[in-house]
Amino acid sequence: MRRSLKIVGGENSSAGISAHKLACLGELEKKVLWLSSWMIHNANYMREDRDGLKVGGHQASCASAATLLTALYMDVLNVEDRIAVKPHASPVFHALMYLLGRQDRSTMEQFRGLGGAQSYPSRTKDTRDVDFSTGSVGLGVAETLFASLVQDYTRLNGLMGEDARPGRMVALMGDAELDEGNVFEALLEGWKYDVGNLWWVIDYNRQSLDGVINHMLFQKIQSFFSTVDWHVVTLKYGKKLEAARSGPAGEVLLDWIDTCPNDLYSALTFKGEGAWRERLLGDLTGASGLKTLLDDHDDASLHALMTNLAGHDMESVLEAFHSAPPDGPCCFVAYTIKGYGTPLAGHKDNHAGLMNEAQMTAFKQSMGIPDGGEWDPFAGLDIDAATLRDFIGETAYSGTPSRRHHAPKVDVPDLPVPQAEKASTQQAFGQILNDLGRGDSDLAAHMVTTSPDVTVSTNLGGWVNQRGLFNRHERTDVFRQENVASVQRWTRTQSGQHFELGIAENNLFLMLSALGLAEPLFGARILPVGTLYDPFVNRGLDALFYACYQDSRFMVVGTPSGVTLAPEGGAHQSVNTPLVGMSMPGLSYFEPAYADELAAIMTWGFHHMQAQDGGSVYLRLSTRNIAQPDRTLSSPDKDSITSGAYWLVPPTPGAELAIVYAGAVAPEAISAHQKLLEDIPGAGLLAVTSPDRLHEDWLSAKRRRRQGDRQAHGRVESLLEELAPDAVLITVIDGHPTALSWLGAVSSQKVTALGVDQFGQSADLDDVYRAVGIDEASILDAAASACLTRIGG
Ligand SMILES: Cc1ncc(C[n+]2csc(CCOP(=O)(O)OP(=O)(O)O)c2C)c(N)n1
Ligand SMILES: [Mg+2]
Repeated sequence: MRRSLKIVGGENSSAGISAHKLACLGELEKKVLWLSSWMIHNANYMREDRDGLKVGGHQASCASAATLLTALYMDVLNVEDRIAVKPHASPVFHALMYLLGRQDRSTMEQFRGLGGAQSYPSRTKDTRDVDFSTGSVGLGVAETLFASLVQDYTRLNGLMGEDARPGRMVALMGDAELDEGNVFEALLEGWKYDVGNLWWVIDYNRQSLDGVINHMLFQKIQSFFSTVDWHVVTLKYGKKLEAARSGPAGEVLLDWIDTCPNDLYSALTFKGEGAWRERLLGDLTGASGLKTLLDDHDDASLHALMTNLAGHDMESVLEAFHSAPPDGPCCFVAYTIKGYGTPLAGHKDNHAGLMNEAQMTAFKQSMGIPDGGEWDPFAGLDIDAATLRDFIGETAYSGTPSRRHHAPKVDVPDLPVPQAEKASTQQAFGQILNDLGRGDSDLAAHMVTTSPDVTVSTNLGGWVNQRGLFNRHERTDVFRQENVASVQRWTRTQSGQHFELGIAENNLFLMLSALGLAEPLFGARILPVGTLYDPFVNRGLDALFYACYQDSRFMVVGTPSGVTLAPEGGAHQSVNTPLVGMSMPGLSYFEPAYADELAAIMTWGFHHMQAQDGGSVYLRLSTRNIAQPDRTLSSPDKDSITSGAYWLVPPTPGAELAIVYAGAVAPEAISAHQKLLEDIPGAGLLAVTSPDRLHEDWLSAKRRRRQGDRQAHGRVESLLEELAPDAVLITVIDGHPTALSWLGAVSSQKVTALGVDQFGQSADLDDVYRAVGIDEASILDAAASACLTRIGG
C-alpha cells in the first residue's frame, strides 16, 4: 500500500525555495491573474460586437487556478511533463505561454474569436503547447491516467522517440470534475494497472457552475483516492494561517474554519470587509485570545488572513509539489477560492460572472496597470522586467522550440485476404489480426490492441494469444500453469501488446485517444486498434468525440452491429452508429460486406492513421456469415473500395433503377437485384463500403466547385451519372436509413431509403429483417412502388 495523507502547512520550512524564486513567482502569478482577467474583459467589452451574442469567459475559474498553474508552468513542470488544464482556465494557460514567449498578443486579443486563443485548451486549434484538449469536464483528467500507461508501454518497449524523455502526466482539475463518473471508471482501471507517474491537482474551490458544493467533500475525495492507493496531499492553510495557529486564539480560529460550511465561508469571502470580524465575534464569543487576534488585524488584514488558503500561497504550493513522492499516483487537494483576488471572489454565482467595467477599472488600478499597458508582460509589478525576464529564461519551458515529437512511419504491407467461401467481417477481422500477430512485420510490432472486456467476443483472441497482454508487472496465466485447457493464452508482460480493460467503453476511447497520441506526446509510433460491441459506441461517445478532436489516430471496430446480431440480443442492436460515423470529424467510417473489402480498408486505414492529414478509422462489422463474391471475372480495385463505393453489378447506361446497399445486408440486396433484373434489365447494384467517405468526398467536390474549380467531381456523382437522371435508388443498410438517403440529393434521383428506425426486438435474422423492413421482400416492394410512382409521375 502506498497510501499516505499529509497536511502541508506553515510548520514546514520552505527549504530549497529561495526568497528570490518566491518573489518572482509571486509577481508572475499576479500578472497571470491580470492577463487572464483582461483577456476575457477585452473579448467581452472592448472588441467589436458584431452579433450581439455573449462572448463569455470565466474570470473566477481563472483566478482560482492562477497560483497553482503559475507554480506548475514556471517552476515545477519539465517540458516532457504533459498536462491537462481544466477547461475554464484556458486564459491562464495562454497568459503563461505569453509570459514564456510561446504565445502572441494578437492571439490573446482574439480570445474566443476565429483563430484566437480557444475558449478551452485545444490541441488542434490552439498552440502546440496544449497537451490534452479539455472542455467536456472529466475527460482531460482521465486521459492523463491512460497517457501515463501509454508512456509506460512506450518506455518499457523501447518505442519512445530519441528526443523524448519520460515525464509526469498531470491534470489541473476543477473539483466538480469529480462528479463525472468517467473519472472514477478511470481510477479503477488505473488501480488495476498500478498506474504510476500521475498527478491530479484538484482546484478545490468548493464551487461548481451552479453553486457551492457539499460540505466536507474533501473527506470523501481523500477516501476515494486512498482506496485506490493514491498518495493524497491536502493543501489547506497558507503560511499566514499556519503562523496564526500558534498565536492568540489560533487553534480556535483554525477549528472554526475547519467546521465552517462551504457556503458560509464563500459568502463571508465575498462580503469581506467587516464580515469576518462580526461573524467571529458572534461564533467564538469568550474564546481566549480572540480579542487580541482581532485587535491585531484591521478589516483588510483579517480578510487576507481568513482567505489565506494554501492553494493561493505560492510557498505552500511549491513545497507540496516539490516534496511529492517520486513514484505512484498523487492527488493534491488544493484549497482555493473561486475568484480569488477579484471582486467576484466567493460569490456562488461567479462561475460565468464577469467584472463589470467599473470593477475592471478598480481592479486595473489595484494591479498598477497604466492605460495602454494592459498587455505589457511586466507592467505594474514590483520586480523589474529584466529580473523577471531572467527568471523566466531559466524555466524549463523557456526556449524549448517544440514539445511535439515525430516518429517515422511504419511500413504497411497489403494485408492478405482471409480465404473462405463464407465469412463474416468480424471473423475476417480476427483472421487478419491473427495473421499479423503470427508474423513479424513492422506493422504488427507497432500495433497495440485494447478492448473493454469483449476481447474474445470481438475476435481479438487470436491476436492476443500471439502477442500477449501488457502489464507493468509480469503475471503468468494460472489456467495454463495448472494445465486447464483454454483457447486463450493470457500471459501479462511488459511487452504484451494488448490492454485488457474492464467494461467501461468510455475508458476504451480514452485509452485509444492516449494510444493514438503516442507520436506527438512520446515520439512513439503506435497503431492502436480497439474493439467493442457497436451499440456501446454510444456509451463512450463523448470520449470518442474528444479523441478525434485531439487528432488522435486509432482504428475502432464496432462489432457486431445493427440488428444483424439477431437473436443474440435486441438490446444490443445498434441503430444510429452509421450516423455517428458519418458526423464525427476526423473519423472515417466503413461498413464492408466482404473479407477482401475489409483487408483493403484496413490496409488503407493503417496508412491513413499515419498520414499528416489523416485521421482515425471506424469499422462497423458483423457476425453474419455470408457467401464471399466470386471476383474471378471482375474485381473492384482497392481505391474504389476505400473511396466508399463500387458497382458490384454495373448498370447499363441510363438504367432506371439501382439497388444500393452497405454491409451485412448484401445477400438481400443481391437476391432482390437478381429478381428485379427480370423486369428491369440493366438495373445496377451499388456496393457502398463507406457512406461516410462517399458523402465527405461529395461535399468536398461541391465546395471546390463553389470555389471555382469547375472540374471538381465527386466519386458518387460519377457513379450515379451512369443511371438515368430520373432513376430510382433503393438504398438498404442495417442502420438508420438516413445514412444513405442523402444519395437522392446528389443527382436529384428518387430515393427510397430502407434501414432500421426501431430498437430492441430480439428475433432470428429472417424475422428481424422482415420486421424492420430490410429483407428481400421489402427491397422488392420498395422498388415496385418507386417504379410505379416514377412511371406515374
Ligand atoms: C461534460 C460537461 N458538462 C457540463 C459542462 C458545463 N460546465 C462547465 S464548468 C462546470 C462546473 C465546473 O466546476 P469546477 O470543475 O469545480 O471548475 P471551477 O470551479 O474551477 O471553475 C460545468 C458544469 C461541461 N463543461 N462539461
Ligand atoms: Mg470548482
